[in-house]
Amino acid sequence: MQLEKYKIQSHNEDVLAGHQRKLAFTLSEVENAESIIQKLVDFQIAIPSWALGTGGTRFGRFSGGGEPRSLEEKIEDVGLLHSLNQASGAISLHIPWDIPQNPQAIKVLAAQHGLKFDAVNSNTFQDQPNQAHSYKFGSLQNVNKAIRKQAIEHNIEVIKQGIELGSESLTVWLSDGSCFPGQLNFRKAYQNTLESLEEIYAALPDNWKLFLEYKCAEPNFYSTTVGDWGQSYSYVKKLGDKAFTLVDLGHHLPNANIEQIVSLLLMEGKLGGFHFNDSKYGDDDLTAGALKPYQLFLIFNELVEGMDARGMNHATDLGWMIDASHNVEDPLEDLLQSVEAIMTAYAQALSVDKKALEIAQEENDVVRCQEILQDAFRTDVRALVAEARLRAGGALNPIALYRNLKIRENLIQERGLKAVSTGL
Ligand code: LRH
Ligand code: MN
Repeated sequence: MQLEKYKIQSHNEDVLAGHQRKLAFTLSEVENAESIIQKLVDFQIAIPSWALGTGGTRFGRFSGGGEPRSLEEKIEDVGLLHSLNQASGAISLHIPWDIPQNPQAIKVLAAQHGLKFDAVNSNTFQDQPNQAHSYKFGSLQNVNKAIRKQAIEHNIEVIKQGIELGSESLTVWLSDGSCFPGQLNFRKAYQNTLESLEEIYAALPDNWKLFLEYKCAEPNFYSTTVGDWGQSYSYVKKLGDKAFTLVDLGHHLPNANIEQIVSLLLMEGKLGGFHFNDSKYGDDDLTAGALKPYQLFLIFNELVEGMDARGMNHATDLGWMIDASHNVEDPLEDLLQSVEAIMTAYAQALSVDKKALEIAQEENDVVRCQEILQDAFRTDVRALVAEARLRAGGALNPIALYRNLKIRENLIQERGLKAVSTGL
């Protein structure tokens, strides 16, 4: 389903006056508003191909209908998101959930929707039909060399598929670990995993990156072999300059200081990118910014500070991706909300008075430091995010337009209520 430009323009005309009033006030409030708007226009967030349908838990799955039934329909749905917010210009595929039967045709279709292919994701956490060996006791860590070999070959195959699509990075998340003390020799598991990753790393084209995603628990509940930022860092440091750590916000132990982890990985030049989402308890994969918007702001505050300190390009030097699962919300509305929350946190971080903060930090003026940060967090930058969309040809209010056009109803009409999308 392609969204005609004129429908976006007429929506914008209807709400333009209100937007311009808010924008005028925000421009008077935020000193570097113009440069913030430009940075927002350039900032693109990749949409996960596995989050376009209804997720579920072991207790149940309640489909909302109209889900994409193929990779082609997934690209159409991401294209729709991108035409609404002009900030979702890439899709991240998960293999084998989304194997492109005809990569060239898929590449052309994506280009027609203004989409690039971000990181491709391997999957050695599920057994595929007619797979020779099971990953029940892990993949790259497995005590059985033949199973490690199978997992290595899968990752190399995923790189090949990514190259055909124009992707330039591989994300490796390993569910490997153990459920009980004594089940696993940690030293051997680490060594097997490192040697296996070295073989995958050796298959990377020169311009590619490998993102190693860590996670504290699930599906293993005693140990995870890439269980935290430190373990991931120790692997990627040994692998080489093309290997980086990927931070999924939901993969931390309770109360972890994620913004400090981000600051350190950036300083070490080993931060590769993000899987944005939010959570209250475990890896809940909820809408970004829905539970802890201040933490999301603090993470972007460290990102802006750390990337500027290294002269990095905000839009292109890190992998910006969402990783969410939708149990009760319309997947497309949920993703629109996540992009909005991420753009808002980025804009707020860009509005921080960095000079004043530096002076206050040098003077150990703790209250002043907090006031400067909280002033930025409490600044309503939504008009700047909307203005960036408007200038890029998007809708001033994407969710309102999505609903006014009854897009979900049309998708259900076209695809039916029972359509099930591959993914989580
Ligand atoms: C693991 C994870 C990983 C993906 C999967 C879909 O929890 O975050 O990034 O492979 O979700
Ligand atoms: Mn993830």
